[in-house]
Amino acid sequence: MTTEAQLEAQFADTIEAKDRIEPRDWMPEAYRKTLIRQVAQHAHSEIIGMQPEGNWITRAPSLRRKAILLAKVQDEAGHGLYLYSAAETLGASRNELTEKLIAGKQKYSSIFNYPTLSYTDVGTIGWLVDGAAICNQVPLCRTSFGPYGRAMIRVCKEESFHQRQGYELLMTMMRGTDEQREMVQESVNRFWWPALMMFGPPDDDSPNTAQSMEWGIKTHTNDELRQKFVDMSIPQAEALGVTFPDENLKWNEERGHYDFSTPDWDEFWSVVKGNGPCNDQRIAHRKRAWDEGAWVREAALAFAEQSAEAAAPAQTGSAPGQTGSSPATTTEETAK
Ligand code: BYC
Repeated sequence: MTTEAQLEAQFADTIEAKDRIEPRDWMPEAYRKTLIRQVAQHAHSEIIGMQPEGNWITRAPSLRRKAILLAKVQDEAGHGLYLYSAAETLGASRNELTEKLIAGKQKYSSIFNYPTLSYTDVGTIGWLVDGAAICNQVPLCRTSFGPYGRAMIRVCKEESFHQRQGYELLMTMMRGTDEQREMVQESVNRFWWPALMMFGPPDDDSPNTAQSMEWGIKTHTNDELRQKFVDMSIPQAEALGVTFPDENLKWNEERGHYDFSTPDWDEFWSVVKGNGPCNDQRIAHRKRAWDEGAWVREAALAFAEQSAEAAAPAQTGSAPGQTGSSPATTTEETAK
């Protein structure tokens, strides 16, 4: 018989060898709990993240831009679903997690509590927000929990497409009028600091990093990834012809990195605690969509139950398709 100590040793060996932990494997309860916390927050971010850009679908400046934006927002829904599925393998259902989000018991990324004031913000979100997301998520492709890492591989492919889409939109505007160039700069000024905050608090104020690194859930610290993002964004801004709102941005020869100012961490914590410009609006919208979609979930469940019954002839004594009423008919009846 395998003892608890042997299971713990097997788990430690798997982490040490940088192999994957799979849902069927034994894992410490604290590992499961922290993964559910992170994966759920990540899933919620993808779903809530549909709102700021979704706000511009009806007002996109051309049919082509509208089609691109629709597809991008739809991709985010898909990312949310892969992630809820990954959380489900840990024993946390999508219903339960969504209820917690709506009740304010789980978080989502601070970035989505800022408004999108002009269509230009669609480009800036693609470039900077999806850019920051890629920087954070590429290392997560090698995270220790199998379903999370595999979801990340697919998500990252789509995110890099999103980032190029945003950059191309801004490039087009920069080739336009002075007014359009000013709109791009104004939008970049508003999103730069919130994008840096996406990486989480500084390492010395990040309670979860040390343990998550030990477990191979995170492979880089918040500050390491923030620095990487700053270093990669500056040449992109130069090519675009915009600046970032930080007079201390300077190449540091000795460190081999750009120096930058400290983000306003009071603002970050205030947004995380629910006091950002759009927190109430985002949750109210999510709650409305969840409540209004209840009948769809009920109907889908009833349909699945009816289909399962119809496909189980041994229990009913009749062959498939001979249950008297089609699943579609009974679903309609149940939905009433
Ligand atoms: N916002 O100990 P720490 C997207 C919380 S969506 C809010 O460093 P950890 C996209 C943190 O949860 C991309 N809260 O935590 C979608 C913790 O509180 P709890 C979303 C934050 O987990 C649509 C406390 O602060 N990406 O790309 O080690 C359109 C202390 O933090 C934030 C992910 O979710 C924040 N920014 O590290 C476009 C990536 N930062 O939970 C784009 C996956 C920290 O103890 N997640 N907190 O109550 C991660 O990599 C990590 O969870 C974090 C935080 C780096 C975010």
